Amino acid sequence: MKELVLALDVEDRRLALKIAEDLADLVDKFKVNYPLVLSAGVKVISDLAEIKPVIADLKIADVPHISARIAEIAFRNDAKAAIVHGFVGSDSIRAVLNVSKRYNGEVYVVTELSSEGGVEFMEKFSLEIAERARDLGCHGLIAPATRIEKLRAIREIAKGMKILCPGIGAQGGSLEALRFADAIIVGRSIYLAENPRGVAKKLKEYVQAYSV
Ligand code: BMP
Repeated sequence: MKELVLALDVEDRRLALKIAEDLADLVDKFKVNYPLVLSAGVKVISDLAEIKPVIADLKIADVPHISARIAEIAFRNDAKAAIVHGFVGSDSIRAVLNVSKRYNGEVYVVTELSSEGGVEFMEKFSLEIAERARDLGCHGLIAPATRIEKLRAIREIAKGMKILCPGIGAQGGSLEALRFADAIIVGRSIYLAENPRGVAKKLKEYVQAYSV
């Protein structure tokens, strides 16, 4: 079954929890990023994890011992998964993986950003990054809904790994990404909508339709 992941990129803890509770029956996981963690504190991960599994999108990109410590903090606060940048290389990815194992957690690796800037540098290496993440035993990849052909190529490399796909809606990517992705990550199109439940419900229906 494919999944709908809500990117909870608000800054207020109470608002984040309210949105999470309102949409809990329609989304499969929450993804938290710096805007929320830096404003509300890392404990917000544990609070949200009581509602649904949380992916800590700290896009870890540092030397191994610091990457490991960042991952440790995320997992210790009940994150189910951590996201690490792929361009950092094997040693830092491995360091995060080692921490994840102690918590039975998952590690997702960013291949190339869905934004325009993702083409400038990351695009040249994203297929290699996908291969490396696969060979290191990572659980999944983050790949762009905004570049379907690249997503298709990453799918071929990913084999059994999960692909989580951001960029739908506000960034111009389409739901066609669901042909290759295991999950879509959607933020603004839901939490800024006049009727977030209505949008989430429609997206969930698409996700389910692509799952059969
Ligand atoms: P939105 O649907 O509002 O554009 O949000 C997308 C979310 O996915 C943000 O949290 C962003 O950090 C994340 N993301 C992305 O947009 N592109 C990527 O390549 C990787 C991401 O993690």
